Amino acid sequence: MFTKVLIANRGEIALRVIRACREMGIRTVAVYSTADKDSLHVKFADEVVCIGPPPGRESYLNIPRIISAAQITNADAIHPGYGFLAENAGFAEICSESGVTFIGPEPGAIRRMGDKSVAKDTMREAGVPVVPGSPGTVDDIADARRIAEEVGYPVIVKASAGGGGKGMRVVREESEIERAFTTAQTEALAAFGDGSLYIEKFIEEPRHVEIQVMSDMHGNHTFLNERECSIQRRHQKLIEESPSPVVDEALRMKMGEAAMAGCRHVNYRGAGTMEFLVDKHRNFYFMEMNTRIQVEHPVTEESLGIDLIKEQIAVAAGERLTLRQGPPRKHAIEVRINAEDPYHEFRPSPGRIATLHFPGGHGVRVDSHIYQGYTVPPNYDSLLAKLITFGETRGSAIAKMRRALDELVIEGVKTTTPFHKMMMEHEVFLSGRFDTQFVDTHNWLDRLPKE
Ligand code: MV4
Repeated sequence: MFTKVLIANRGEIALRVIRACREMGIRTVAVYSTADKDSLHVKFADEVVCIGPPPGRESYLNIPRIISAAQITNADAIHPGYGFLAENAGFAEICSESGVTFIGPEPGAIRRMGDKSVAKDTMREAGVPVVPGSPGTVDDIADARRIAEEVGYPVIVKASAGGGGKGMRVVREESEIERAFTTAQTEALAAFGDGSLYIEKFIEEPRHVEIQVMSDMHGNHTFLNERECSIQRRHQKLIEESPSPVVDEALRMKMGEAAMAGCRHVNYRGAGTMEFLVDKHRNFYFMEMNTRIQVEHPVTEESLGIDLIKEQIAVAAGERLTLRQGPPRKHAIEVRINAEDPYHEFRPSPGRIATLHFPGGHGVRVDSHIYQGYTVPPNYDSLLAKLITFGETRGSAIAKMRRALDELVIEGVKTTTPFHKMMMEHEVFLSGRFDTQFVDTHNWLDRLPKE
């Protein structure tokens, strides 16, 4: 096992990894930017290294500085968390060239899954259901026109280098295809430096359901059920749960088998997530694979009573998988408490946390790096805390979430708490019958508690 792990991240996920390492008897190194000098991840690590000023490219994205920090402190592995360098194949490569284990998949797997069009073709080869559309990329407008005609309108044009909705255009009829192709290409080139596009049949009002997978380096693969992530705003997830209200045991096994076939095909190792779209008829289609641990991993942990971070570290050290697929034991829900104002289009609200009280009690978990008196810097994402509740049924998890949200006190910055209080009473959320369009198309603003 590793003796010392450097965490190349910040915020709650850095703390989450430090906690897992502590329990495993592994020493920890935190790296931090000057904006994070008072952060909890810096206080809780065994050793700390300041790696630069606040901008990402001068600190958490700066590969030479992070590798140097690992070498100076004699760390034998680096945990990248999520975001920043977590899905940077070049970084994974440099880690291994520097004699440091990257806690994640091999660079080749990261690279193949990073190109969404290549990932889709790879999964199709593995026998995983994918959305009908162009094999490979679409080279020009004539090609786009032909493929769109073949799959039938509506179609969606996507950036190969994309993900998270950038460089994406829905096309309802032939007259719109030329413009959509051109604007998506320009947007993709500007955002990713890669203008390649692919085309798919547009699935109306889909749900976003993802499968957690885990593989070791001995060819063993497992899946740890699904997470329902359809409650999103502009491609930012707000609420996640496991199990999904629409996935029964038969569908779970079908999606899980498909996900594992995909992992086997690319000889995957480590933790990963296969994202699927699920349509009204409960057909499922592979969309993307994330080759990292995700923000919402705690709902899987609390539904199954497992520790994904410890398993991720153990398999990176060469140990065999210990986790096994099994039916959900509990229903778990996570809400993201962000420093954003839901009354004003979720605009960021950094600042000093004047008062803080976290909920506790039976069936409640809080993953957070904030404390009373802490100042939320304006430089990074706005996630303050993940509030997770879990119970025997979806209803009891929701009852616990309402109770936990009522106990939560955060003063000094605006948060997404009122949005979550509203959602926990919303008949559409309670029914479990919602899709990825719900938050963006419903007028829920009037239902927020009075400011
Ligand atoms: C789709 C789709 C419908 N049909 N693909 C959005 C982000 C990117 N990861 C893929 N996305 C979508 N792809 C086809 N063929 C609808 C979406 C989509 C979506 C997907 C997951 C979660 C939220 C979403 C919100 C809007 C659109």
